Amino acid sequence: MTHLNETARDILRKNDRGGYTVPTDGLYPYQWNWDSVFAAWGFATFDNDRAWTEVETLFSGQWDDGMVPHIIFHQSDPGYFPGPDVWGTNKTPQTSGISQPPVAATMVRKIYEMDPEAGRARLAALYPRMVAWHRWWHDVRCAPGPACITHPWESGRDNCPDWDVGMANVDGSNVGPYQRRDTGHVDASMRPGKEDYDRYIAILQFGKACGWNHAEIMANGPFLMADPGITFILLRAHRDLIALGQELGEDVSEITGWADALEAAVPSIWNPDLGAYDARDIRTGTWANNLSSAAYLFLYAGIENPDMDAQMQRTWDAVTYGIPSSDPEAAHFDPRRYWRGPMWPVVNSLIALGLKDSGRDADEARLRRETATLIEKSGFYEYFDPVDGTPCGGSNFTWTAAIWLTWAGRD
Ligand code: 9WN
Repeated sequence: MTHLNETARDILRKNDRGGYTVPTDGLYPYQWNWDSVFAAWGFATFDNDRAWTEVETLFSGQWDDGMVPHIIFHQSDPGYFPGPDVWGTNKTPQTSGISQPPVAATMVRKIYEMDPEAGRARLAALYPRMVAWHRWWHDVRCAPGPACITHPWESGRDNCPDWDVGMANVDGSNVGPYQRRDTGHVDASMRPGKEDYDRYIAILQFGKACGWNHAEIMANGPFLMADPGITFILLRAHRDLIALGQELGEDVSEITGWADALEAAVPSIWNPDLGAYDARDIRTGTWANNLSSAAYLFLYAGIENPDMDAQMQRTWDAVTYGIPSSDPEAAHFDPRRYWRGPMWPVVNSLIALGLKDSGRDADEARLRRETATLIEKSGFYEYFDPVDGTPCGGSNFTWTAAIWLTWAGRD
């Protein structure tokens, strides 16, 4: 696999725009939040200094209230919609107005542990910024208990069926004309549909109209759903941040309080009828009734649940390659449409961390093998059809290259 290691490193280098890495050339020309910390994890396997720089550049876009936005627009690029003017957040550097899954503390811990001596000063500088972001998650987005999202893009799993019940209440009929750019880069059948985009823009316009006032968005925004993905990712990240704080000799009691509160909220995302962790519309109480791969991050968050073990085996065995983003036995399963069924190597890498940490070594090895097979056969694509392995979305993708170097390509 030596040549694939070299290709993966090359992808990271070529997607490097000087201090930050784009997810892929063309389709995504800016710095995305969670993509960036995966890139950093990948860089850490051959350039620890560059790994730290990636995260530092991401945090250069942090807002005064602690939020780290989901996109930092370091330069303008007409190839992506919606760009900085559409968001209108009036920040320097320009950013979007929502966040994304907080994997940073978890990946920073990994990067630090790969070379503690080189990273100590940089960790000490970054630590208060990470604490401020976690405080924002706790105070703002976890006010209802579990971690909530105010826009499907905030989940990182944009058009997953998890969000259908919430999106059904968003009026996208008055957003005015706009020109999508994504379908100029990849096949429209692999992307969210027009109705989805109208609603994405309607939610964005609400945020812009209220000056990105988080309290107003949480209270009256058109979309508010509990996200099992961010709930589990944040819970794990709180614990990793505690470990980093202890390493620095910091008082971590505040973070411990956030972690305890979030763990106590986990039962509130258990849908007894589905027999699984599930997304839920906070405004109406309606369950999504969808088994998504985000629910399988329970082990990553350190939670044991035999019912979830069984669900995971069922959905995994129903396809050929990896764990699909949405239940392959559900009517809405769509194996090539973005988050409505495809297998995303990046999410599988997080599920694998949970499998490994909980001692499920054989399952972790199986997931790694299936993911590696897809990449070996077709290259470093954004996502794949989990049934026949067709590569989908963008190619030469940063986070797929990163998880190859850190996980899938390792024996
Ligand atoms: C919107 C960059 C991002 C990922 C998300 C993925 C996709 C953006 C889009 O691309 O979302 O944020 O325009 O489709 O869903 O997880 O961070 O790779």
